[in-house]
Amino acid sequence: MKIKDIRAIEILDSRGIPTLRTFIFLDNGVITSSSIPSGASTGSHEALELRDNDEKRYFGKGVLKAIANVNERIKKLIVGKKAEPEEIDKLLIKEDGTTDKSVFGANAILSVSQSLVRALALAKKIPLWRFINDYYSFESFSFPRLMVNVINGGKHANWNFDIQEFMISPKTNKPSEAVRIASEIFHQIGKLLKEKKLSVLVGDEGGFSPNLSSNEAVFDLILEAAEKLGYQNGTDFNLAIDAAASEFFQKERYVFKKENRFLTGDELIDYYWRLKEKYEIFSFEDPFSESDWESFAKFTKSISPTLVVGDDNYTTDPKLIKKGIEEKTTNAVLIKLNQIGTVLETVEAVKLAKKNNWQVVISHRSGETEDAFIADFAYGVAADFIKTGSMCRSERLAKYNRLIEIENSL
Ligand code: 2PG
Ligand code: MG
Repeated sequence: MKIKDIRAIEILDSRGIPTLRTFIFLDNGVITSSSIPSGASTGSHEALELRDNDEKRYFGKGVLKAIANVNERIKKLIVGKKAEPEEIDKLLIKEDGTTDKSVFGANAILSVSQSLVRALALAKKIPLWRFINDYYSFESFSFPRLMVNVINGGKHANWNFDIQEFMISPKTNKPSEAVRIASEIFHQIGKLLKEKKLSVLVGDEGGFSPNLSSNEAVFDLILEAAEKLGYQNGTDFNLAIDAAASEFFQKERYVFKKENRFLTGDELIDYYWRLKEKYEIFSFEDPFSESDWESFAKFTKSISPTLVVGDDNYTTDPKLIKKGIEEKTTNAVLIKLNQIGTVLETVEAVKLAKKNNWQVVISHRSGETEDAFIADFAYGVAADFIKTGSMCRSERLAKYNRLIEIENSL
């Protein structure tokens, strides 16, 4: 089986910003494609998302350069080659030659990498998750628990809250059940907001973003909604956050604008501990800035087995994850394919975390497309969790619906 052709086109993501969709054609007639998401609260070590910076188009956000890289340079490299994802990823990494994939662009490379994996699954007439599981030799496959972002803050909602994501995680691995619980709580929150005459407009990831006075007020609202439905915090679901703290770290202080507080790392640890005790938070993602590994390690030591998830500090880079394992920086990792730029390196990151008994959370980006690749990926690698937004907006639901589809296909 050989690669016959590839072709990238410029499409728009869920924020209406350009991204790539890359089609791949195999010599046995298989044609498929994959689309690439884009982050807003990005880590500084993420692989480079190549944009045109041509202010005359899409305010500089066009991706025609990345598309030209696929349609010309990458095409020349891989057309006629065996359709072997691992070999192709290695070739692309080598030919790009940079650590941040800035020659071809990580968006260009990943679009080819993901499409090829999907093409192989189609060629073998097996589901994508099974191909991923077999091809990359994962011991098992299983459904992840969901982390559903019901209230959006930070950069994803014009800084209505300092904490970026307030999530609920239903305590079941059955996708259809988890989706039902999360959806009911989400809609009950909406009802309460209407009753309180507060806004029900949603942020980038589909969570509400009402005008509430503090982070605590958000948790109170979520718990009020859940209780109305008879769901118990800790029994039926857990609460989780992504603080995305790099975004509010200024001059060595963590700045809670809404509450007019300027905290040191130690003071922020105390703050999180109070949240944990009051609301039983079970997972803290990016509680500190990506540079503040010291506070991360202190917090992890004191609060484990509560999850401390590293996102911006690791950027799905096996080298940084290894450092985190050695320094006991966190006990879990967030995995985003476009932070590193190939399926192969993402698999390596997942395996490294699993081998060291870290929890693995597969994640979407705040700018998404209708591509549900991560749902199959999460199931195929037996990830512990998937976080892919709220219970509305099709670019988020595409992933949850795909998990339900897999559940019903077994
Ligand atoms: C995060 C992500 C996804 P973004 O911080 O975890 O929720 O946001 O894609 O903007 O980096
Ligand atoms: Mg994050």
